[in-house]
Order: sequence, then C-alpha cells, then structure tokens
Amino acid sequence: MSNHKKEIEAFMAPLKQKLGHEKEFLQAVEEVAETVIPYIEKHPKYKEAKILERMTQPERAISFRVPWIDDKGEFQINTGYRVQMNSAIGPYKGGMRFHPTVNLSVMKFLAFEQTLKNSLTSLPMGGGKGGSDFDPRGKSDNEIMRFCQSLMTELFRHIGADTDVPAGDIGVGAREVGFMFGQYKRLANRFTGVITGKGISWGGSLIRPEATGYGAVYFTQEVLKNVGETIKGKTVSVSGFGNVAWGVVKKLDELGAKVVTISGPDGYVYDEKGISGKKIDYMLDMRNSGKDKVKDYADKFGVEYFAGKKPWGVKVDIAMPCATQNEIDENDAKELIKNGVHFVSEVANMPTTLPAYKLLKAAGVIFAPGKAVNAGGVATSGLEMSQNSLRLSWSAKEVDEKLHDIMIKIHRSCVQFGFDKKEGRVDYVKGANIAGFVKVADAMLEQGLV
Ligand code: 2IT
Repeated sequence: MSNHKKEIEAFMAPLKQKLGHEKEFLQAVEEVAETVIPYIEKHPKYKEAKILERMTQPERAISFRVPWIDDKGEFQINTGYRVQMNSAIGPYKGGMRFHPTVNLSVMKFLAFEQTLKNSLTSLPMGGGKGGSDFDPRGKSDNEIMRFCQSLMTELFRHIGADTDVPAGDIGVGAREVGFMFGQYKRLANRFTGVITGKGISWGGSLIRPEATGYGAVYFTQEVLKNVGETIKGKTVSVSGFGNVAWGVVKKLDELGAKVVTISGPDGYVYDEKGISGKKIDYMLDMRNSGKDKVKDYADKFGVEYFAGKKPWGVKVDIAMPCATQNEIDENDAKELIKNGVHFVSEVANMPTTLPAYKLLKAAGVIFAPGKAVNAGGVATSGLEMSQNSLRLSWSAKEVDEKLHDIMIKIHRSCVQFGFDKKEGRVDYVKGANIAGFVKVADAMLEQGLV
C-alpha cells in the first residue's frame, strides 16, 4: 500500500520482536507507520531524532493492584493501569476503561491513538489512557464505589490537573467519574479539574455526554459535503448502544438520517423504521440497567433481533461502528462491500482490523478513522478543562458551537495532509495520522531528547 515497505518493516521488526504479545498495540502502530513513515522519509529531521521510535514508547506506564471487597464480603483483586504516552503538547489526557478485555496492550494502543487524536483537536492535550480489567456488569452501586475508591487510592499520586487528566471510556460513565473524583479530592485535599466528564454541578461541561457522538456526526457531515453529498436521507447502521452510539443516533435523527441498527454483546436489532424519539431515550435506560444487551429493545418495540450477530450484513449507505476495537474483520468488510456500503465512519477506537480496512479501501469505500471521527469527545473534555481553569461554565450552545468548529477544523487538517492528487480523493487515514503526528513531532523536536 505504500512505496516504503522496506522502511516500514525495518521499523516494525524490533517492536514485533520485543512486544509480539501486544497485538492491539502493534496493530495501532502499524496502521500509523504505513502512512507516517513515507512522510518521515521525506522529512529526515524526524528520522534523525527517532521521533516515531520515541512516540511508540510510553513516557511512563503504571500497573497496580486494585483490591476491593464485594457485597458478599469476599476479597476481589483487579489490575489497574495508567499509560502516560506523550506529554509534548500538554498534560496526559485520555479516558479510563473498565472491561474484562483490558490489558497493557489495549491500554498502550488506546494511549497511542489518543496522542494523535488529541493533537488533531488543536487543544493542548498530551496522550494517556487507563483502566482496569474490572467487569462492571452486574455489580451493585456500592461495589462500583468501593472499586473506584480503591483504584483512585493508588492512581491519585500519578495524576493532576496539570499532569494527567483521566475521563470516561467503556464501562466508565458519570457514576464512576463521580466516585473517582470524590476519592481524589479526599486524598489530595484539592478541588481541581483533575478528571473530565464530571457532573454539571461540580465542574462538568454541558454537551460532554453528547460530544463524542455529535462530533462524529459533524465530521461525517464534512466528509459527505466534500464529495457533494448530504447526511439527510442516508440509511446508517450503528453498532453498540452506549453513550457514544446514543449521541450518534440522536444527532443523525435530528439531521434526517435513518439509523436502522444498534447492537450489544448479545446480538443486534434491526429497526426498519429508524431509531428516533423515545426509542433513543430507551437506549439510555438499557445502558443504565447494567445488563449490557440489546434484546430488550426488540422486545419493547417489536422489531427483529439477531442473536449473536453483528449488524454489518444490513444494507446501508453508511456504517458507523461505535462499540469497540476490531469489531469489523475481513468477513464483515466483505459483507459491507457486498451490500454496497458507501462510507465507513469509525466512531469507536480502531473498530476495523488492518486487513478489513485494506479490503474497504481497495473497494473504493470512503473510510474515516476513529482518531479523527471520535475526537469530539476528548475535544469537549479539553473544553471542560478550559472552563475549570477559568472557573466558569459555558452554555450548551457555546460548547456545541466550539465542538462543531473543532470537527470542521479536524476535517480540514485531514484534507490538507491526506488529499491524494493522483486519485483525486482524500485518504483520511493518511491525513489524520500525519496531521496528528506533525504537531506532536515538532513539539518533541523543540523540547530536545526527553
Ligand atoms: O477515547 C476517547 O477519546 C475517550 N474515551 C475520551 C477521552 C477524554 O479524555 O475525554
């Protein structure tokens, strides 16, 4: 796919040898290397300073024990992580994920993606990510609280409003952020903007809950505009049903697109008439139930439910994966192509495997990568940090306008670095990777070998 195969292989070989078990991290790095290394070859200052070698090594990676007591009085032990990837352009910034699949490889892939994503937002945020292999499913509020307090009892010494600012991700919402913030404040004896996604009455930002989904739709709109199309009237398949999928469905419905699927670990639902009105609110009820399944939606609204299946076989114009990494594999890509999908707009972090992405690209499907599409979430976290520093809060309209503006600018950066003259179209993967890389790389060059 690129004319620098040898250089890419030479860069990946030592990483693969050393970190062969870190599959997700290697995948994220390889996708970036394929587009950034050809650029580095043309700009030797980055090569001489070994910028990409440095960027793919966390500045610091913390792993720690999280002991807690369940409601039966039994001892439980989980592992907590915080990967502080890169602080060249600002304090480490990125969410916390609570999910049984969390391990160091997943944390490093997310922290690496976050570094480039945060750079794209144009706000001063470095890259970080954290979480735990803790499974929130079926846990009581008290168990969640005890777990969050135990995790923060170690994490608090590594974070701070000017050091590292966590937020939510999969399995971490308003409730968990509240418990973590409360324990941080108690230990540090300081009320600061140390975490984002906070409640509105204690330093949170309006529109933060909607931001990832809204931002994703704003970006998708820009991509369509660029090829002379509109979002109105488009049929869209969405996977997932959590906070991110909710924001996407809400904004798509508002703009006149029709979302026909959502999904969970149990399967997907097909709603031919489109998800709108009180059905969108019901997504929140399902999420708050803590059951982590979508079958209830099909039962309640009398639509079709496909157990154990993903929604990629449904005929749509646009696919917006909002669930998790690697949810579109080669077979799914073939299904999407067979059904004439026009555009895959990644909303989750790295939902498409590398071989699946290559199939979509070869078939001429427009493809926008997660680190650009979903950057509105962390961008609005950045706006929350600004409001905390100013000790004031902006209206929903103000935040939404700033978010929209940021997404338009990210699209412009992708076009600037990703427009392919030969093909006469934008390579969004290339554009997002290089645009994100250059800002961080230049800051690293200026700050010397650290
Ligand atoms: O993947 C992401 O960008 C997030 N989970 C949001 C991170 C943040 O700091 O708001």
